[in-house]
Parts: sequence; C-alpha cells; structure tokens
Amino acid sequence: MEQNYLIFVGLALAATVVFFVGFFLWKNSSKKTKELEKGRDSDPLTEIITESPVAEKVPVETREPETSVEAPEITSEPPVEQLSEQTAAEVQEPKKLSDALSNTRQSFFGRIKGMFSGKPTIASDELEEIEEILYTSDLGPKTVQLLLAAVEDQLKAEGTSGLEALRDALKKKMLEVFEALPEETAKSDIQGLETIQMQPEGPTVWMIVGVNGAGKTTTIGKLAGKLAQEGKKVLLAAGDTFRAAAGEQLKVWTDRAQVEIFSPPDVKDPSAVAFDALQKAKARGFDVVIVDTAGRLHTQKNLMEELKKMKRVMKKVMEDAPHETLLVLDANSGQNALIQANEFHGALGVSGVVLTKMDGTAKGGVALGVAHELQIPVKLIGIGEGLADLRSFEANEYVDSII
Ligand SMILES: Nc1nc2c(ncn2[C@@H]2O[C@H](COP(=O)(O)OP(=O)(O)O)[C@@H](O)[C@H]2O)c(=O)[nH]1
Ligand SMILES: [Mg+2]
Repeated sequence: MEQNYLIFVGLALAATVVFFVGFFLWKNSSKKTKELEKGRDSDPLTEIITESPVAEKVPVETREPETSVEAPEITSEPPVEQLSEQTAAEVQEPKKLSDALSNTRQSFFGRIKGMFSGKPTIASDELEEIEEILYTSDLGPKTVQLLLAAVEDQLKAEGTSGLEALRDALKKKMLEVFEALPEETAKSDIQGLETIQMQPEGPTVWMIVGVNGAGKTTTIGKLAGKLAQEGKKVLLAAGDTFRAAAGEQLKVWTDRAQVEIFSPPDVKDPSAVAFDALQKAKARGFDVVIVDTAGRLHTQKNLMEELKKMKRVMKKVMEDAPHETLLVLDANSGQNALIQANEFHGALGVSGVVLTKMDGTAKGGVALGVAHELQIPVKLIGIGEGLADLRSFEANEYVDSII
C-alpha cells in the first residue's frame, strides 16, 4: 500500500517537472518567433532573404534566377527616428571642403610630402614609392597611370624635383581631367546646385539611383531643402517601394525641407509611382520632381531592369524626362564606387554623379577616377548628414583640397 503511494507521488512529481520544462521551452520559442517577425522590416540581412514585394509584380518572363547575379552590397542604415529634428530654417553654416577632405589629403599628398622629410628633392629612382601611394589612393588604375606619367615627366625634365614642383605637376594633370569632360549647357541658377539641369518651363525631373545605403534619400532631402529655400514647388516621389521603411524615411526629409511627398499607399510598382508623380506635377504646376528609387532588389540585374522601366514610363508623361539621372556613390566605397558607376552608367546613361560622405573619408580621390575612367561629371558632393551639407562640385576647390 505504502509502496503504491510512493509510486503515485513519484509519478506526480515527474509529471509536474515535465509540464514546467515543456512550458518554459514553448515560451522561449514563441518569443524568438515574435522577435524575428518584428525585425523583418528593419534588418537588412533579414530583408535580403525575404521575397521582394516587387518580385511578385514582375512578369514571369523577365524574372531572373535568384542565383544568377550577386545581390549588391548591404549597408546598414539608422532607424528613421535617429534622424535629428532639423528644418530648412535651422540650416547651419556649410562645412569647408578642405576640412571635410583632410583625411583624403593626408592619405594621399601627406604621404608624398613624407617622402621629402629631411631632404629638399626626390630623384627618379623614387618613382616606385610614388606609384604605390597613387595606387592605394582609390583613383583607379587609368588615373594612376596618367598622374604617374606626369610625375615621371617632371622628374625627367629636372633630374630631381622639389615638393612644390611635384605638387604643381599633379595639380595641373588633375585639373586637365576635369576640363576634358564634355561641357553641359543649360545649368541651374540655384545656389549650391549650379551644375544641375533645370528646365526653363514645366516640371524638371531628377531621378536618383544608386546602391542601398549610398545616400540617395539623404541627398534627395538636401536637394529638396535647397529648392524649397529658393521658393520652388517640389514634389518627392517615393519610388523605393522595396524597403518597407523607405517611404517613412523620405517623409522625415519632406517635413524637414517643407516640401510635398508623393507616396501612394499599397502601390508596390515603382514605375507606377513615378508615372503618377509626374502626372500630378504637370497638372498641379510643380517646378521640380525628385524620384527616389530602390538600391536593391533580389538581384542586381533585376534592379537595373526595374530602373530602366521607370525611365521609360516617365518618358510617356514627359518626353525629355528625367532631365537628370544622378548616380549616388558613397566615397568610402573607393574602387567599388567605380565598378558601381560602370554598371549603372551602362544600364541607364547616368548624367552625373553625387559623391556622398566626402566628410572624413580617406578615399575622396575617387572623384578623379569617376571623371577620368568613366567620363561622368561629378556634379554634387555630400559632406555631412545635415540639410546644408550638399554642394556643387567645383574642380579647382576639390583639387586644392586633396593636394
Ligand atoms: N557623413 C555623411 N553621411 C551621409 C551622407 N549622405 C548620407 N549619409 C548617411 O548615409 C546613410 C544612408 O543614407 P540613405 O540616404 O538612407 O541611403 P540610401 O539607401 O541610398 O537612400 C544615412 O545614415 C545617412 O545619414 C554624407 O554626405 N555624409
Ligand atoms: Mg533610400
């Protein structure tokens, strides 16, 4: 009898333990599932493995196999709420370009200068060292050859060369690179945007392209701020329908710059957004439409096809739109920026480059590479995250800042 009682108690205890262990494991796994679901919208890594909402809209015959092309590089972005509250009225003094490019200057010309420590001149047998400095300055191989030939000529002519003579020879060659670019007509008279095309009549349309995290949305916000300050009526089209938070991020900028946003809810086709935005701008007398785009779809090839389609669709509303196709490149990506430029230019015919994050980068030499190797003008540069931190690229000022 007593034995039966003990067995019964033992079984009851075991059942209780099994119940609690089971409950604990179930609780833990449901918490993890919730965290994953919550993170899906914001975590770029989760995003890339999630089916693209745009992919469902793409006709079957234009779909690419998932593995055919590598997805573009992912750069993390801060949550929207981290952006500081700043309105067009609170714009601070713009930063000086030579301050922004001090790291580039140090890693490039600073090292050449270092070769002169303790001696007034260098001789032609030190050319190899200069070559190494040039190659590690993200100028691109063709640009390195061009500059090296200029240094070589300088050393041959003089036998030896002083720092100032070398600096002058390099400066001259660099300026020639920018001068060789095709001259464009009809430029903007808007302060700080002197190199950007404005139409004398009707809406001017700018399409902004580039990989994820390059700074497209930020650049659009800065552009909108400048235009609004000049009294222009601006419409921002939220064409990055791929990332769930992209429209929201653009909205923060439109509030800051005090301009209008076109972001129809539930429209997942970026071409439809662009088409409707242009029609609205035409009908309602907007001066400028800036079209934001996605930086990543499930394959790079697919992204290019989508962007090409957006361009075609815009032309249906306005034959000459977009008046600028601006490629946004992160200066920190160095040589990779040149590869991106090649790809985007090949697919879309880029009219100009915006080089962002020039503040603090040691790779600012990439502007020369873009101009020389791809023959695309660098039109604007980003030198910070604030509304005022965007300016027209000016070759003399740039060369003076890096050398
Ligand atoms: N320091 C600095 N940061 C920038 C600049 N332009 C953009 N950023 C930052 O780069 C990150 C990505 O920018 P975002 O506009 O979202 O890139 P998108 O994915 O191309 O639209 C954000 O943290 C921006 O604040 C710049 O000129 N300087
Ligand atoms: Mg964006």
